[in-house]
Amino acid sequence: MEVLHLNDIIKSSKNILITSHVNPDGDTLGSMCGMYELIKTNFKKKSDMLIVSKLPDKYTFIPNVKLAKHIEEIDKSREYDLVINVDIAAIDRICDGKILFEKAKHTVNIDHHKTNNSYAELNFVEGDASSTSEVIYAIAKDLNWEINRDTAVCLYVGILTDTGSFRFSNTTPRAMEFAAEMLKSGINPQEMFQHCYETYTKGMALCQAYCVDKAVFLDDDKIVYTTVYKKDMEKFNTDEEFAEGLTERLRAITSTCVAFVAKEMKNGGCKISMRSKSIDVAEICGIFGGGGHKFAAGCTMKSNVEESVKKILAEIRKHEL
Ligand SMILES: [Mn+2]
Repeated sequence: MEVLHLNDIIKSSKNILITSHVNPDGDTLGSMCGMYELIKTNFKKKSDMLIVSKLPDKYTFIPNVKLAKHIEEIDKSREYDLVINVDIAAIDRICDGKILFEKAKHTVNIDHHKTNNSYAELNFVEGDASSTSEVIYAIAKDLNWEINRDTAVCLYVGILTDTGSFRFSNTTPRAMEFAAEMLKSGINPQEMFQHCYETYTKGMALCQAYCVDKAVFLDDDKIVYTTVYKKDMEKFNTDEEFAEGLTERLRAITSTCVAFVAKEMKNGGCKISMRSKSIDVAEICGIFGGGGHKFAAGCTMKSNVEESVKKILAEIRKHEL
């Protein structure tokens, strides 16, 4: 059994690295810290954790997340016995962490993205799972690992955030069963919700309202998109964190079939975040080197915001809405 193999590899590894993806979300951070705690509790081993971009302020409450090292703080010539990637659909999502992954004696890939091509030595890829945190919880249960409160907090955050508070189509019975078990172990759902969602500053809320206000509605309002420029964030004195939930807000409009947000990047390129109620947006983002899930996906484009919007619209319009 694959889980027993995982158990053996962890047991035999002296130094372990757990990696999270670029622009970390609640699931990759919850999965990373959950795995850290599981290994600490069940094997009495402290792993290294890797972060490759800024840790969002609101996730600093996740147990042990502050122990994670930024990529600059890790010796890239280091050969780990084991590197565990969590929520990493494709290897370039860990940026320079790739160097450490490629050098490692053993590699494990735990994920729930359908586009994940099982690139590691040992792969736990469950495309129907709500979150990587759900996959990790299932592994821990299968192996009868002890799941303490800190682990439960971490993995609850992953399930909560990746299901959009148990609202998205990936809210499986198993995800809710696991969450229910976590609540029984003493997790406070309101506290978790406040940490993950009630964290907007005034500037963030106003910037989001501004971006909704300038949204463009096309094709009988079935397509809606908005743009985010550096100057917008400067005007409202906020960083990119304000945009979380923005694409979902546009999808929430009754007429919407597809919604996307086109965000200007520092290097002049554009980051696209797409949500859909019908067509497969992972496929569209895949055309531009991105990916994700059927109804929630993203990609990064080299072209500027205006050009990127044109390209995305052309792809959307190849589908019947
Ligand atoms: Mn995820």
